[in-house]
This record gives sequence, C-alpha cells and structure tokens, in this order.
Amino acid sequence: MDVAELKELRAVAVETAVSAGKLAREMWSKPREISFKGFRDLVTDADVATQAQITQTIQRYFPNHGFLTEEDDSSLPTAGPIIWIIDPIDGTTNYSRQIPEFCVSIAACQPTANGYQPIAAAIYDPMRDELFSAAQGQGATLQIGSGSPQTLQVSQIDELGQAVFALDWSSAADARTTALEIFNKFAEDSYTVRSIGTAALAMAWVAAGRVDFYFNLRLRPWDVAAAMLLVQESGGAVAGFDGGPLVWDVNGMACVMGNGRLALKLG
Ligand code: LIP
Repeated sequence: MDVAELKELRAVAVETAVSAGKLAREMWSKPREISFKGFRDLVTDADVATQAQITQTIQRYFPNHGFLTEEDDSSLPTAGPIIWIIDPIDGTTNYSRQIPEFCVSIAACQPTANGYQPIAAAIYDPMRDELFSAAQGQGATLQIGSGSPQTLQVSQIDELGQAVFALDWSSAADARTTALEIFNKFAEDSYTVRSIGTAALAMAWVAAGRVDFYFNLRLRPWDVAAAMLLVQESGGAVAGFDGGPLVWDVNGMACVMGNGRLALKLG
C-alpha cells in the first residue's frame, strides 16, 4: 500500500470518527434508549446511530471494503481487501450513565493469516475534542481542538514504581478473577492505577505517554484495532497474554499495550 492510499484511509478514519463523535456528543444529554445485547453488555440508540453514520460514509468512499463492527448489522459486507473495524462508542456503560469517558474507534485493517494488521486508524474523544490518528509507517498524532497535530511517543518510564498502570474490568467472571491476580501482582508497587472504562481510549493514552502500561483480558477486535496502530506507531509494544503476538478472537482476546520498557509479564 503506498503512502497516498494510507493517507486517504487515515483521512476517512478521521472524518468518520470526528463526525460520529460529534453526533454522540449531541445525543449525550438527551434521554437514551438502552438495551442489553448480552451479559453485562449494553447498547444504546446512540451506538446504533453513530455506527450507521460511520459505515454509510465509509461505503461511499470504498464500496468494496468489508466491516467488523461492534453493533450487529447484517447489511454490511464482511469481506474485502480492507476490513474496517469499528467501535462507534467505546465506553458504552460510561456513556449510558453520562460518565464523560468514551470515544469512537475506527481502524482500516489488512486481513492477515491470524487476524488483522491495522494500517490507518482514528480514535476521537468528543468530550475533550482530542483526535488521535495514525497510518502505518507514518507515525501517530494527537490533535487537540483546532491545534496542530502533535507527534505521539510512548513514555520512557522503565520502573514499575514510576508507572501509571491501567486496566478495565471485564464482564466475564474468569477474566475478573485473573485480572485481580494480575492487579495484586503489580498494583501495589506501581506509582498508581487507573481504570477509565473505555479500553480504546486508555490505550490511546498509552500511545500519548499518559499511561505506561495497560492490560485487559477480554477485549473484542473493535476495542483493540485502532489503539494497536497508535501504540505501534508511537514506539510502544502490543502483545497477547503471554507476551507473544495478539491472538485475535472476536469473542474475546487478552491484550497488553505498553511503552515496551516495563517488561511486565502477565502470565
Ligand atoms: C467496553 C470497553 C471497556 C472494557 C469492556 C468493553 P464498549 O467496550 O471499552 O473498557 O472493559 O470489556 O469492551 O462495550 O463500551 O464498547
């Protein structure tokens, strides 16, 4: 893929993430329709509306691309040379309770033998007007409001005692038990711990050097894809539970993202 093509994919990821974020923010203070789509798994009318807006725009630009989206939409093609992995609102529980921590996460990915390699991505936090974006080999940036985009770099922290360590709480009982074991292993000696309830945004913060290390034992591809490219392009490390490559699984995947200097082993 040449630089011009990557640039175009990144521009579409940015355009769709920002306009979906604006729609989510507009809907923020109005009454929400909330339903359960699974155990401890919510969906709101805003998730559905923002996803439809994103996918319709992408289809206008790239009619032959495929989709893997958080919200079910059987009208979308699942195959194509590029797969768009989309979480229209990551942090839906926060959103549904008006906790102002959520983001839109969009990644254009190349299918690989074991999963996906994101090649262009955007994560947009509409409450702070913070736009994170990246393209493969082109670096990652953060633009705040109408400011100039700043190049992202992960932190240089290499001691747990200075590290801001972050995690999110899974809905699954076994993942909660293991997360507590890992928490007990690292939290006491870390500088401090954060859990913000939107995995994609927490991992974008790893790329920005705000957080040094993040783990989550049961994420879905749409929580991971965009943040993975941001972290890779800002010099960080992305791994699965055992420190090896990510094991992509639409039903739940362990994911560790960090600055690559802390060498923390979960398993
Ligand atoms: C959620 C996350 C949250 C994580 C949950 C879930 P949603 O995504 O970002 O941080 O712990 O497992 O995946 O459902 O709000 O888009």
